[in-house]
Amino acid sequence: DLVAGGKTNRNRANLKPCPETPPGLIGKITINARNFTESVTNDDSLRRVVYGGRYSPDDCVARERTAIIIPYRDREDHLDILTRHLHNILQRQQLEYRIFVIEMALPTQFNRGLLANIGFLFAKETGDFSCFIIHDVDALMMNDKNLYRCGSQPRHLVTGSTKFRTWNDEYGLPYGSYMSGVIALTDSQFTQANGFSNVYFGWGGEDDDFTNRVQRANMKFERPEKDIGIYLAIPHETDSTNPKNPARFGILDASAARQTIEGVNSFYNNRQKIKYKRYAIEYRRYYTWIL
Ligand code: UDH
Ligand code: NGS
Repeated sequence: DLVAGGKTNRNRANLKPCPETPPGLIGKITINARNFTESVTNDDSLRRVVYGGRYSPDDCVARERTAIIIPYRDREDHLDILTRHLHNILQRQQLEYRIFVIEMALPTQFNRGLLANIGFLFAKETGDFSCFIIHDVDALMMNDKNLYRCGSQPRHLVTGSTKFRTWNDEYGLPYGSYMSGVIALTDSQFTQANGFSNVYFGWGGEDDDFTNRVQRANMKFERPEKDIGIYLAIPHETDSTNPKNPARFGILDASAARQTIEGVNSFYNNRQKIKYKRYAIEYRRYYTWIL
């Protein structure tokens, strides 16, 4: 299991659970605006990552086994920044975790919801995760007390982002029910909502649709405290294969009728389960990559 990241802890049975509050946290992090690296970088944390982007603490048993799922295409610079950032911080948070990058093959238009669903299914096949985090590639957490754990309700880990800066708030949100960027759900929460809709090709709407799904499944998103869930959004231009989807408002209007038939469990034509083709998988140095 060398490639897939073996190296299990010796004498695990004798280890105690990690403390509820990880001892090494700093709080608000300063991120260098030129190269987007954290001021408190720790090269050791990168050396401790097992191929495929895996880690588990040596000296205690993590309270959460977190799968980080990044819907992705053609943002190599962001991916490099984010994965280093996460390894550094998630180790301070004493999590057992693994980073999955789910890339959509060309020439199909980008579809963030579909990639999130595939990532969820793939992660479940791969390991015994207690928490699934759908993570934008351009979102850098700015407070390491923002623990990448799940809760009794689905969690929106973003309380504000530099992307939504206003005249009186450096870290804003565009509207109250906005729920994008970084979210954390357990297997059962994600499954109850039937995951994301798969039919939003191009930019916009899939996140609002997911908010509705969560509500219809009688759950609601919770956020951490305002000063904890702050993010730096790496600025970028519009992606050429992710144009605004002009049909998104109509699709969103019909969202309720589709919830039980298409999502992470999708049944079309004679209740055949939805299919996708996996072209490639690589256990890269800092993450597992699936095309
Ligand atoms: N994503 C990719 N590649 C793409 C499109 C999207 O990796 O080509 C992923 C990535 O994880 C990203 C997420 O999908 O963080 C959300 O897409 P986005 O970052 O494009 O969404 P956002 O709302 O940007 O941030 C919309 C374009 C804004 C252009 C502003 C020009 N100044
Ligand atoms: C809404 C979009 C969401 C999007 C949000 C923030 O209008 O998908 O804006 O966009 N919903 C629809 O289009 C139905 S942002 O300011 O990040 O570009 O996430």
